[in-house]
Amino acid sequence: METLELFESPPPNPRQRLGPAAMVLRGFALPYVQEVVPAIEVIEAISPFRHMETPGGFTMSVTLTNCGALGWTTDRRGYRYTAVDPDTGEPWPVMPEAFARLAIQAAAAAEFDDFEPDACLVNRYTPGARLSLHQDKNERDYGAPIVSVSLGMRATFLFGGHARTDPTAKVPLHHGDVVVWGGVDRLRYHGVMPLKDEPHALMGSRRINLTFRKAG
Ligand code: MD6
Ligand code: FE
Repeated sequence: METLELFESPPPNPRQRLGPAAMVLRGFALPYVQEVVPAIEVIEAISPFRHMETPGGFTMSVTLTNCGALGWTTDRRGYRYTAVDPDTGEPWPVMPEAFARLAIQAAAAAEFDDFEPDACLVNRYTPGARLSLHQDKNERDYGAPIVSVSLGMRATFLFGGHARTDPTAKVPLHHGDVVVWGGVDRLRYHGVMPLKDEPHALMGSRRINLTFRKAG
């Protein structure tokens, strides 16, 4: 009886504010997991996860793929969005309907109405993988928010300010959490600390991050 009540009560802090137009939606993606995880397998069968090289000549520790009309890529020439997967020469896989629904609903829950994502970057982290502090600046206009969905192993998300040297908040992100940032917070620096190896019950020793954007 007591267990059931605990299970049914909402999480203690479902919305955590990170800024005037930035928040964490705890567990928001959990109802979508059953549809989203198999859809990732379909995507990677068409456009496999791969390491990419940064303009500075470093190989990224995360492996990535994309779905949607546009996909985020990087090589020695720079960061950009492309309609075609450079590895396969084919368009990126179509964005699954459940992905779009999740992104649009999460944006709305964070008070961004009418989000129309055309790009979904899928990052795969294994233990030790990280993402250094950066701004998302390759999108055509900054009017739309960024919606970032965490699945699998937990990670520590770094959310900074508008200068690289500004202090960063350390935000633990668990399976099912969604971070949304836009408006005055759209260009804030962010990153992910190196992952510890704490295997997740469903996903094992990996973390998947889905980043939805309106890029074009
Ligand atoms: C994450 N990714 O993987 C967040 N931004 O948890 C990003 O913030 C990101 O992977 C711009 C370009 C590539 C990325
Ligand atoms: Fe980013």
